[in-house]
Amino acid sequence: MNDLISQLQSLVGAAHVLVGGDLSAYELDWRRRQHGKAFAVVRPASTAEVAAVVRACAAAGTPIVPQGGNTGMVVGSTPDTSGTQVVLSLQRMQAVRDLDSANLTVTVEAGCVLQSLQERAREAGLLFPLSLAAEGSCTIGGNLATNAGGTQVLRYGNTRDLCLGIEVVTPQGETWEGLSGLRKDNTGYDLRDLFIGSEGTLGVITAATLKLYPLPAATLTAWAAVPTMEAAVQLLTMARRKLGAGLTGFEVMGQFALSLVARHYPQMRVPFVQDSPWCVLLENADHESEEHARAQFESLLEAALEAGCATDAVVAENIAQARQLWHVRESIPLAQAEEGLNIKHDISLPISSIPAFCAETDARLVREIPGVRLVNFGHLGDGNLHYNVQAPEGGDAVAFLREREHAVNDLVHRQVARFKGSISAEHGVGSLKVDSLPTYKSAVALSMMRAVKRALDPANLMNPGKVLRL
Ligand code: FAD
Ligand code: 2HG
Ligand code: ZN
Repeated sequence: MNDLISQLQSLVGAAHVLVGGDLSAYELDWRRRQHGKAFAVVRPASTAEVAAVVRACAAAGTPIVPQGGNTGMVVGSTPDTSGTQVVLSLQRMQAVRDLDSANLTVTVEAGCVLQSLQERAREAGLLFPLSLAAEGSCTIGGNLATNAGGTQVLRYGNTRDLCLGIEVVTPQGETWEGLSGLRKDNTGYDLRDLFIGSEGTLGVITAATLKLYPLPAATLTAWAAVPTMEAAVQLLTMARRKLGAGLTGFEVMGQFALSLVARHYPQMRVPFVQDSPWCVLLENADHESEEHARAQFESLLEAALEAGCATDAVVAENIAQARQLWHVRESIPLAQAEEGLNIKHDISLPISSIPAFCAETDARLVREIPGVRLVNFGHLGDGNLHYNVQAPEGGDAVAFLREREHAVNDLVHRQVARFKGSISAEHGVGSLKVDSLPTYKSAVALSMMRAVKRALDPANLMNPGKVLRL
């Protein structure tokens, strides 16, 4: 084993092979659900170095856990507790290799932080639309490996829809240079799409060619109080009709989720939190002008108030106000973490079924766990709810998870299946849902997934124990 350490040191430099000391930034997941133990953390600086590291690990039979910003929600990017897995961090590979304004593409290395890419695109007068609260630290490689969603999916799609080509180091240490900027290419199986969403289990993504868009002339944000989840769905239908492709964001937030933001960040103003069981945040991006966008928004909100699907609404006056509203929404996961360990369900459902799903599932949880607190929010425009469960007020969160997590997951996942939904809309399977997947995925689909995994990674060295058990 020490041979491997010295080999890795000679490949990437001793300063970039971390062993011993405090490695919790790499070993502990963002939600603090599991503190793993790495054999070493290796930080290569180029695709060639990644390939050499993978070859050395493959020869030694040492498993690899690819890692970007370590902001994942399902314990997918950290090692297990065995002390035998190498964490391969892409954080030193941050270069923007090429930006082609005419082709509307950018080619970027996997460790590039999402926010840096958004800024780079904006400097070129263009938009990279992927947006999520972790954008200050998550990486493009991690976004691709989890097929991240975020707050602009209803207009621009998931990360998969934003990707035209990728570069991958295979589990054998070969490099596939698939950095195509083509929008059409029907030359056989889509290997790119196999790696997107594979959560580090099929290879290491080292770079990608991504789509850019023209910047809208104006982007406006509104916040509405809505009386029920049915009303929120009705407002979504109206917004789609009235704003068309201009509707770029539609987020729903339950009163308890917002009250956690108000509790943990008292300096933040949370509109309508006292008065309304639900709030909705809407975004309208317009290619004509700010006046046009505002007039559209005002007409939508007036119609919504008249129809009773909103009880109050405001349109942000300027960019600073819009940012504040987004900041409130994006602070929910952090406020929830401040409140204590919790159970997360990142689910998708047909939008039409969401009100009935919530009514039934809320009632069952409240009946079975007196005092349980439901932190319900998410990307309603995509049919994606973060249907999270927090221990009763003042309860011991560790004991709550130990005693209740399995039963709560079971109840919620069965309800999701009953309403024909998915148990993971955006965060993925990782290790937290690996044992639930076989119950909710068809046997045929699972067997094809295993066949793919065995074909590409026969030695099971790429992020073993995540997504699938072999
Ligand atoms: P990591 O956490 O490091 O890794 C995630 C997975 O990808 C792991 O399985 C890892 O092995 C694999 N991986 C990472 N890099 C590579 C690579 N280069 N090659 C191969 N495999 C790799 N997610 C959403 O979808 N939508 C949201 O709105 C959203 N909001 C969030 C808000 C907060 C506050 C936080 C903390 C997280 C949020 N997430 C969200 C989850 C997370 O940010 C995303 O999953 C993100 O895409 C992970 O990127 P990362 O670089 O941190 O990846
Ligand atoms: C979000 O939409 C993220 O903010 C995190 O996907 C969701 O904390 C969560 O459950
Ligand atoms: Zn989300």
